[in-house]
Amino acid sequence: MTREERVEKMAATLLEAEKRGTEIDKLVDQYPELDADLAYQVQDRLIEMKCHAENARIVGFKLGLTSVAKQKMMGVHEPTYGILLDSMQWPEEQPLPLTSLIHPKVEPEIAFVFKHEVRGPGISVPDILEATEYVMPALEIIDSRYRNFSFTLADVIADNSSSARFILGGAFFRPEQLDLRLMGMVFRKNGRIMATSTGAAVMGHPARAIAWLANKLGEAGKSIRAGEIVLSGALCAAAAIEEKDVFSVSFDGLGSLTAVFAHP
Ligand code: OOG
Ligand code: MG
Repeated sequence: MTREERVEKMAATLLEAEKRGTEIDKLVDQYPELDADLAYQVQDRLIEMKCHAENARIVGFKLGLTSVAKQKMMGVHEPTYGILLDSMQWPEEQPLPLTSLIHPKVEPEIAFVFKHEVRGPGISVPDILEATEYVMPALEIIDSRYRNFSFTLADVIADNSSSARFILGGAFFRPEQLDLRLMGMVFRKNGRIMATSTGAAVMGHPARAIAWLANKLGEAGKSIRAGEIVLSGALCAAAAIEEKDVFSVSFDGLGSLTAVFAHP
């Protein structure tokens, strides 16, 4: 098989798993040559296929594994990114059905929306803050296509960093109105506190994760474009979701956001 044929096969396997809602074995078991670079090619092809299948368009990016809490939880110690499509966005008010998902989890994040393009290399925290139109609370619903939510770095990259859905909050703030580093966060499941954290849990400053993305994209001649959304990565461990659960995140100065999951 040529490299292109393998990329095609891996992307099709992941898309099929998502469509059917069934777990698959890690791709590295069958393709030991899968490394991070090849995995980003698989991710790109998977996104092309999804855009075509769902008549969807790209609206931004998500960071993965940008906090120590998440890296420990998943046993992967480097950040990754994935691509967000409009078909993944869910409105806050509407109960989200779990029926098409495999083993979904939810995690609190900070969303950045860009007023102008950011292109690496050499991007740092002040560049990100200057280019950001506003920040808002976000909840990401992740759903690894791999058995038992277990994967290597390359596997999770190929799987678009486990992305499934995302919900954005109604409060918009300019980044200079907040101290994103010291901004406290409370994450609740059915009213009970699951975790507390601060912005600094994400690489010391959430904008540092976004700068990492801009620099990583820059290596491939890509950029974050005006109007795009970028999710920072979770500030704490993800929580498994069951039907009828209600999760919320509150940020100091940035308001809160609730995710309601549908009845069976
Ligand atoms: C990988 C995606 C991680 C985050 O916010 O850290 C992620 C996973 O844990 O399945 O989205
Ligand atoms: Mg996430």
